Amino acid sequence: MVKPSVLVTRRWPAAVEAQLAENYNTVLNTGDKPMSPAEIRQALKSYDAVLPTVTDTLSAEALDVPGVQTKILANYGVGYSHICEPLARELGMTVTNTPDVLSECTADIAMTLLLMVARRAGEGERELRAGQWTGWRPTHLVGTKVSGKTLGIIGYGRIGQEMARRAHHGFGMDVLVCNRSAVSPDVLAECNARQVDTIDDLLPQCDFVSLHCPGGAANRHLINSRRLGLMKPDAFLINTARGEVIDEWALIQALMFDMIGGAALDVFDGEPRVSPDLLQCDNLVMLPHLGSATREAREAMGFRVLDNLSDFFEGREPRDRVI
Ligand code: 8YV
Repeated sequence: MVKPSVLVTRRWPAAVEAQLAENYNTVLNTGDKPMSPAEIRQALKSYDAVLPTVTDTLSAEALDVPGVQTKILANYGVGYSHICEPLARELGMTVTNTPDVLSECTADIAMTLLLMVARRAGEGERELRAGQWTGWRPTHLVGTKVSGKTLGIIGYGRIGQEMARRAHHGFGMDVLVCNRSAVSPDVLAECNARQVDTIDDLLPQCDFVSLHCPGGAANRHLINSRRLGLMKPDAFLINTARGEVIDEWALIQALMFDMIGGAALDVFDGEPRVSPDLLQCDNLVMLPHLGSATREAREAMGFRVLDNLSDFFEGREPRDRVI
């Protein structure tokens, strides 16, 4: 039997690449860079499967190509808002993602960001490395206590729930949840969490707000200037979801005019470009999209893609089919 042809758009962990090469006619994008729309169009005409990441924008323009050979887009990552869902459906393409295996590591990064911004860890490290530390004093870089505070979680899927576990069981935080569907009482009870109906209800009650909802058009600018105005003036906003969920311009205003206590971001609208205005904000911690960046998670994500591919090419419903 001829092995299906598979394009891997970025370099992956070696063990996963080796397995892919064994099972498929694998082509690696050895440039390890985001694919241009033209490259994506060419790929869709040439390979049975394309294995994109968040950096490959499969927009309507890129997908609208005659003579498509690709039958499955097996995404390396849980978020797939970079894939134009209506067109993928229209083309009859199967799309899969990699849930579960990165939830703990992504929640770890969200908790890291929460602690860093509350305790001014980024400011402290910048000061020390710049040789500007003049010694201990009672009023130096005084931050905000985390334990016992209220955390609002927007999007209570797998990563949101992992975040709640860390916050509640590790730091004794009270957890409020806003989710598009009702969360089962058992799931809420695990972290003594309470679900509120709307984001507007949630925001004024929280000391910390952490975003764990999908990106894409539906959630674009979910956090805008009006909603930032509903946050307590000393509350912190954490984003490990997708950059477009926050109106960055509104966030910059809120940070510059101390309308909120601070923010911590792992994702950016239009990343890897980061607005120069964000770089000016001291009450902001930023990481370069590290949510799932552990050896363990990145390898598990790769093997999850392999599971989805073998399901698909052996005629089974892929376990992580999202489209
Ligand atoms: C991934 C992520 O590493 O899985 C996701 O949705 O945001 C990241 O943690 C990235 O998307 C890889 O495609």
